[in-house]
Amino acid sequence: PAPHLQSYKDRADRHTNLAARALLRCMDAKKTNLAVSVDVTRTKDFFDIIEAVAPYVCLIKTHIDILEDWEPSVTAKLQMLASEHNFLIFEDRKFADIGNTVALQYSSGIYKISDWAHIVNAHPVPGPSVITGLASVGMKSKETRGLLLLAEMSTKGALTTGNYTVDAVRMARQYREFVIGFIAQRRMEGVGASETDITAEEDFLILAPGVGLDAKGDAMGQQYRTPTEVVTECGCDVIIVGRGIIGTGRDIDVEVVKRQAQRYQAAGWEAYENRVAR
Ligand code: 5IU
Repeated sequence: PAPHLQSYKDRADRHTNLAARALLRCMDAKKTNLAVSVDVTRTKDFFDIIEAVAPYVCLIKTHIDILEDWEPSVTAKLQMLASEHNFLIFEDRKFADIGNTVALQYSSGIYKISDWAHIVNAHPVPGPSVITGLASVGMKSKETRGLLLLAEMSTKGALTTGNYTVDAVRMARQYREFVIGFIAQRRMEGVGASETDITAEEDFLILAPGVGLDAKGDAMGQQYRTPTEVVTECGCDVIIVGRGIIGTGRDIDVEVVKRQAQRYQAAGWEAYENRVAR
C-alpha cells in the first residue's frame, strides 16, 4: 500500500533514514502528528511554549534567528528538552544558496544548526547542489540528519506549482538517503513519476504548514486548512501549527497554549486514524 495508508509504526520500522525513523517512532509512541511552530522573539516565551506543548508534539519547529536574546545555552536547553520529552527539532531555515554557502550556513555561524536540528529544509531553486551541499554536513554528523525540500508553499500566489513541484520531487528521488520528504500541501508519490521512478520502498514524509481550526488565513497571505483536509483528504503526515496554538497576541498564555496543543493533537490524530482505517 501507499505510505499514507500504512501506520506510522510500520513506516518507522522500514525507514532507512535515522531522522525519519525517529520521527515516525515518536509519532507512534506519543500518538501525535503535531508539530508546533514556535515563532516568538523572546527566549522566555520560546521555552514557556515548548514546555507547555511538549507532551503533545512530535516535532518543534524553530526560526532560531528571530530570537532577540538568543545565546548558545538556548540551543543546548532545546536539545535537552527534546530528549527529555521525546520530540525532534526542525529548524525552518529554508536554505536556498549554492552548495558551498549552504554547507557553511548549516554548520557554522553563531547558530551551528547541524549540531542541534534533526531536520532542516531547503528550497529546490538552486538545483541538486543545494542537497549535496547540505548532505556534505548532515550525512557526516554521527546523528543522522534529514532534509525536507519545499515542494509547495501555503501562501496565496506561491510560485511553487506545476513543473517546479514536479522537478522538486524528481530531485528528491535522486538523494533518498538524505531527503526524507517535503514541505507540501498534499502527497507527492504520483507527482512527475513514471511507474519506473517509484520504488516500493520510497517513503517521503509530508509536513504541511498552513493548518488552523478557527481561522481561514491571515492578513499577509497565509491560508489555513483543517487537519481533516490536510491529513485525511490530502494524505499529509505532520501538521505544522503556529498561531492556532501560540496565539497572535504579544503575551503568551501557557494555559491556552496547552489546551490548544491538546486540541490540535486530538484533531490531527483522529484525522490520521480515519485515513489508515479507510
Ligand atoms: N510556513 C508556512 N507556509 C509554508 C512554509 C512555511 O506557513 O508554505 I514552506 C511556516 C511559516 C510559519 C509556520 O513559521 O510555518 C506557520 O505559522 P502559522 O500556523 O502561525 O501560520
